[in-house]
Amino acid sequence: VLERILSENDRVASANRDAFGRAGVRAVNLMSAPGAGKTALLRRTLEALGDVRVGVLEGDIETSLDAEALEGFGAAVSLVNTSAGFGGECHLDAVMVRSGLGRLPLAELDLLVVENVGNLVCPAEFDVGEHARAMVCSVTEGEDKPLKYPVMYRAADVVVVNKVDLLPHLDLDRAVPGQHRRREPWRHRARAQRPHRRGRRRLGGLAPVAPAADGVTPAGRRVA
Ligand SMILES: Nc1nc2c(ncn2[C@@H]2O[C@H](COP(=O)(O)OP(=O)(O)OP(=O)(O)O)[C@@H](O)[C@H]2O)c(=O)[nH]1
Ligand SMILES: [Mg+2]
Repeated sequence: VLERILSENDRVASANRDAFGRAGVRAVNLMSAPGAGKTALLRRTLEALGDVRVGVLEGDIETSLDAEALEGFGAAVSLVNTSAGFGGECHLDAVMVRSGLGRLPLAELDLLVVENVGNLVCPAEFDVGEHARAMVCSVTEGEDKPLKYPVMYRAADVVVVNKVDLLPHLDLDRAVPGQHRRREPWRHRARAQRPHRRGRRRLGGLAPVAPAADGVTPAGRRVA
């Protein structure tokens, strides 16, 4: 059943990716634990991006709070509440993203950012048609999170470490994530990137990935 769900998701994700390609839009799936700072990062990024035409597909279980927080930053925003017709899901899947795309002027955008539902587990398992995956890791979450939630960390092309201003107030051992990185197979990503494509059973079959070449993200996605 899981494989059927994932394969249907992949079919729609592929259609989403085709739609992005036709419109000339690059899509980023932005993920993190609840409250790590996705919306705050988006606000700062939108300020910094200047002329880049950005659309945001905002995913939340309930409320339009984040969509409202992005008003006035020049981005077209489409809200998808997963409680409305999607059973209150804890992640966005490709069908949900597709449902929100019609409210965005895709052909007029350069970049689409999908702010996923705050959750360190499920969002990593669903391809939504993105070209790259970014995650926000707040230092307040503790240094053990890459070990406890490995699928998300392995799936990310880029990890933004946030709330570093709070480090003086935290008992966080900054050396520990580095040790984990050496000890844990963070570089063994290639087969683990897309559990949503190949099914969870394949997660055991990790294989080393070559160092990033020009234009190729650590997770193997080509980014213009
Ligand atoms: N001190 C500090 N607070 C931050 C930083 N970034 C975000 N915050 C605060 O953290 C809280 C959560 O930030 P959001 O941007 O809403 O986090 P989010 O990941 O979008 O949250 P969800 O969408 O609910 O999952 C807010 O009160 C932000 O102001 C930071 O760098 N430092
Ligand atoms: Mg948010």
